[in-house]
Amino acid sequence: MDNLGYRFSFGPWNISDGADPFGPDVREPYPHEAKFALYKKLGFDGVQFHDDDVVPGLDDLTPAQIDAKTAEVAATLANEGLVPEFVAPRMWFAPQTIDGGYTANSQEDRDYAWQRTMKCIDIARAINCKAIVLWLAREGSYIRESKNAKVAYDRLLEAINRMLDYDKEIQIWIEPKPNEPTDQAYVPTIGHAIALSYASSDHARVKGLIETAHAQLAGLDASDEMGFALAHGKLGSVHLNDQNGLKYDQDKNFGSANLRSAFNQVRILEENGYGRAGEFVGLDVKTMRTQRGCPVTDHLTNSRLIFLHLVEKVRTYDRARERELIAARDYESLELYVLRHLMGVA
Ligand code: XLS
Ligand code: MG
Repeated sequence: MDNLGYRFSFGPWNISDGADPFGPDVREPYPHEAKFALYKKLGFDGVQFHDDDVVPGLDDLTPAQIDAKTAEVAATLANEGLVPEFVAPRMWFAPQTIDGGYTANSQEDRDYAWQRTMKCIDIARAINCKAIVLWLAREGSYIRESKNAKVAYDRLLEAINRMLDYDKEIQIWIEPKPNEPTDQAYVPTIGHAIALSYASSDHARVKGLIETAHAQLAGLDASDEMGFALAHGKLGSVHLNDQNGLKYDQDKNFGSANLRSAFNQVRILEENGYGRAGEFVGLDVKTMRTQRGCPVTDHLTNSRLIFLHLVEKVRTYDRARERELIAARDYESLELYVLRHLMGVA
């Protein structure tokens, strides 16, 4: 299906072999490098990266080895006609990040976090990517008494300012999430992210990335969260997916748990010209463990398709009727119209 003016992205981690905390892989491993050749065929133009998706094992490599690997990935992207959307420092695997990165209690661990961040920015620049995503995985606490939230927020702001200073062109997109893997994460909502942005030394370069499921885990409406970021000109990207209630982070297919909420997310993006300045529609979806095959990609193409169908639903939404019902304050009829429109009832 035609892209309807949008560009789509996903990260290589979205094609997985099926392991979860309760069991091992259920599919043959699909080579990381082979994933790049899939993007265009599936209707995607953008690649979301963690720093070690670009340079696997980067903590153990020399600067020259890192340079060689980034050059290779840059060439692959160029050959495949793909755009790197962002690079995110993976600050949650290494032993130094067990208690967080920028907010770790140990100075040595915080030093590691900064070294790793500089490497991540260098990698991004080397593949011609100007956005760094901060998903602040372990920046939070398992028990509140283990950290001081005021100190932690000071440290986060300091890290952001250092990044802005280290590279005068990069943008930082903060991806809020309220919990998992920590019990309580710092920067749980887009409001927190945007407050940090305004407090930073160059707020025009600090934006947010909103993931549907993360907003829902915070008990918030994802489309309103997007509206908040858009109102501040600070929606760097989105990670569309879905979530069935307050559970672990499910990364279900876009629209699969709440189609009406998905419609409202597409509506706010479409009505505010999201994507016209080159922003990507990012998907962060996980296939079901039951799915057979290798590689499994239906969850990606299906989520993209649902997005596009919803764009059509937004474009065919009867605006005159909407205005009339709003003017009459007849929200009962407006709701019925929305539901019938989504169901395809004339
Ligand atoms: C995890 C996040 C992660 C980020 C990228 O919950 O969604 O996948 O998007 O680090
Ligand atoms: Mg995400």
